[in-house]
Amino acid sequence: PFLASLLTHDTFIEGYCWTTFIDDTPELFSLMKSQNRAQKLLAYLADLAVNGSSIKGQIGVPKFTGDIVLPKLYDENGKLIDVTYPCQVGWRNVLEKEGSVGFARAIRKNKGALFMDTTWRDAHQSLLATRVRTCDLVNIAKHTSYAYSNAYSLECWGGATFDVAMRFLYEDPWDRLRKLRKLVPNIPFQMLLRGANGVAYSSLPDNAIDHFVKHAKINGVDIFRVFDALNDLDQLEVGVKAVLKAGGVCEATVCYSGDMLNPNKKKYTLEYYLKIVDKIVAMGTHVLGIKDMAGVLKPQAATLLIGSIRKKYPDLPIHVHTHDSAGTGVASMAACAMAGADAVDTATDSLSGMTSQPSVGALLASLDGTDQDPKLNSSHVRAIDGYWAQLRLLYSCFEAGLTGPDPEVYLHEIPGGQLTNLIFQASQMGLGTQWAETKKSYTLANQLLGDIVKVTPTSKVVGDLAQFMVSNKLSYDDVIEKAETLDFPASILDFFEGLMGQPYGGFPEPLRTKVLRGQRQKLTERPGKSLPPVDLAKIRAALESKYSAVSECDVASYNMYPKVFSDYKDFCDKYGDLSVLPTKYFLVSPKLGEEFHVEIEKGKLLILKLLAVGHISEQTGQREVFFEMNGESRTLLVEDKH
Ligand code: 3PY
Ligand code: ZN
Repeated sequence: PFLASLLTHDTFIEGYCWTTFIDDTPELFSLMKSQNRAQKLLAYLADLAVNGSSIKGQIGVPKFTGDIVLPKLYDENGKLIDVTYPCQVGWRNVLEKEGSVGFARAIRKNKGALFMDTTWRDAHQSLLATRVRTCDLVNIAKHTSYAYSNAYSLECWGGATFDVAMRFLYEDPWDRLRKLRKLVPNIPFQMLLRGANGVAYSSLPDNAIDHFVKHAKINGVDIFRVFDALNDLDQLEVGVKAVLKAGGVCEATVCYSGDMLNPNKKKYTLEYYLKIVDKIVAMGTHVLGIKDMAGVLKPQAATLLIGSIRKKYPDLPIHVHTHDSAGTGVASMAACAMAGADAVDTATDSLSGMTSQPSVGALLASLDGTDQDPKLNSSHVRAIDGYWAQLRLLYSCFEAGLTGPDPEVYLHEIPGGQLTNLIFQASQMGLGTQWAETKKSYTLANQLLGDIVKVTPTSKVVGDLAQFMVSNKLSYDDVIEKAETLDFPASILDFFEGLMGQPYGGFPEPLRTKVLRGQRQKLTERPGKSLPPVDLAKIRAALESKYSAVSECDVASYNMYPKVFSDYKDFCDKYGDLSVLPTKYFLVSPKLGEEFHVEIEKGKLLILKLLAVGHISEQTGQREVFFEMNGESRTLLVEDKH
């Protein structure tokens, strides 16, 4: 490419070439860099043309591949709002001026319930397998800064997005955060942190959590919702301390499980929750989070729980999260607002409902005329949804095939995100009846494990045991009787060892002993206590020996997901930065002869056309793929993996 840059440079062509021409003409190198990028991009497109999409979980093609239309927002005088620059008005200004404590105080003092919009994180995690790409968030970001300017926060990071960004989207999650931050300076950004697990699935050394949170804060996260999947307060505290140290707003969270209204369910009672709240408050959290990850907090229970906490802690800001799996999310969030919650979670209408959060439009209507009005401009919110309606169809190849609310969630308590995954897996295997069986087994598996709180990563333990029971045709009694001889999935051994923390009420015995068979230890304290700290400098040095321009964010990514990070870097080496490629061409190859444009960097536009895909070579198993790029033809050889 360098030679090509040189030979095609105007000065060189015109013959005015001097001995230091190469040194004096740095654009040759940037030209080389962009040609290199273009070549890598073509390699991806050629592979897509021959082998189809490699994005795991993609079924078929998007339902909509037209041009995405951006919304127009008008002010109260009917004048078009200029979104060249983002909105500057919002709760983040309060945070910047008053700090975390002042922000929490102002939120509590605010009249009315505020909304957190989950569209950029939990909504697509719960409906579209977390597959929404950065470019599609970036395109709507400035509009969102206006439409949601009075929102409590935008949830845009953490949870599964971190892993999926690298693993399936070949994107750097940190880059997403920084890009969005620039475009939305006015609304607090919120992330989901799995306590001592960070954004991974098991405990990390404490200093890795501190390091991760510090850089999340530096790169743009304001509010950290911290939870532990077993409500293990020692595990939770690791995340809380990290957030407080980093100067973030801490939203330490209690996970809601069971049914407080049912007198026969004696484990997760109002007293249980109030005791946890006391301890969370004592940790010094700025905001209390209530996380109803399965959507089992019925409206009456919501009134009782929020009302009781409000009575005990009149000054404590409360933020409630739910999923609409049973269809009661709107009613429950309205009940929370009326009982004294300061913020509740909603998602844009087109990405709401069922396993996602309740619809923003429905909740706005439900609170209309009450003193809980969240003061969002509903016509702006509707306009933004017009964008997401198109995106839902663009990402339709990641739909799980949900057909309606599932009131059985009150029995099986499967968290929203996992419910979608399990339905997807069952439908992929064509297992209509097996799905009903999986749900039943999930309930039994939960009982076998001691009726635990179920959310990432403990929900996976219950799901794995349920699937293990279905595929091996094991009843509840079979598991207990044959436990010493069964070859359990690793997650079950990890759980019983104590690698996910200590469950409330202890581990079920004798099952724990039978499953571990003396081959694993029985931890009685949080695992991080006995993990040696990570040597951050050593990791950085090791990464620097392999990759160029290593950052502290890379070190943090590596700590969370060593293999996923390395695979992602190898992928980038081969195909470059694909974030520039519009989603429709990321997922599906263009039609032959269709012209399309990709801006690989500011001002560097590639005009591309796929011309033909050649026959497979008997000798090499490869095909030639012909492109036109900015008027010149290019040919690439691609291995046919079919
Ligand atoms: C996550 O941990 O990713 C969750 O969304 C849990 O609810
Ligand atoms: Zn959730």
